[in-house]
Amino acid sequence: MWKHHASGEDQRPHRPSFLRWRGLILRRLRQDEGGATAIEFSFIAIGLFYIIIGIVEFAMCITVGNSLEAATNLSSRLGKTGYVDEQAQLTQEETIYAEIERRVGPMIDMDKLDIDHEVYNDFESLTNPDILEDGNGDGDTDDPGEWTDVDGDGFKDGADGVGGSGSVVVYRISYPWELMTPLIGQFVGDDGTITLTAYSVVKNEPY
Ligand SMILES: [Ca+2]
Ligand SMILES: [Ca+2]
Repeated sequence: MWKHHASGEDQRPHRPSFLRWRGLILRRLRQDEGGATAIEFSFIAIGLFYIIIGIVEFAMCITVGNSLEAATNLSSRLGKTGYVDEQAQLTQEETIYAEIERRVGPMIDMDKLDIDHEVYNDFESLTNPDILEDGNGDGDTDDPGEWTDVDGDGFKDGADGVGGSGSVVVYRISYPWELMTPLIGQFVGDDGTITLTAYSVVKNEPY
């Protein structure tokens, strides 16, 4: 009897002991903040990565924009004859293209770089260009009635081209920067694209 009793009493402390252990473990788990930082970081990590990528992209965008500007400045400084590099026989347009490729070629798709040129008789014509309208939509303004010579100088001011001796040429360089950062494209630019543009006005030297 005693033995039985004793064995019964022996078993009783086991249950409270187990419960106490379990309670202790659970309390320790609840109080343990060791992994909290990792869990908290996982909540903000995605946002943080977006911000970092956004900053990198913003910097790249500014670099490319500055390079377009620098390339036009260089090209207008290098020379104002139709050919900038006499030996290589590079035109202004080719010089601008080469300079941009040298500076930021690996960062952009050079095929998407667009260089326009409009030719004017003189600087006055820049502020008062002729009216050119491709009425029949054939891609030129050579058809009757498509050109109104506003300043009456017989020169088609504002036409596409690099002009000849003494002409004033406006080079417009543009690049469609497609935003890589998700979500930001919805708020900036046109449908996720920012058009970077730079202008250069060059007066061709007499040649
Ligand atoms: Ca036409
Ligand atoms: Ca004119």
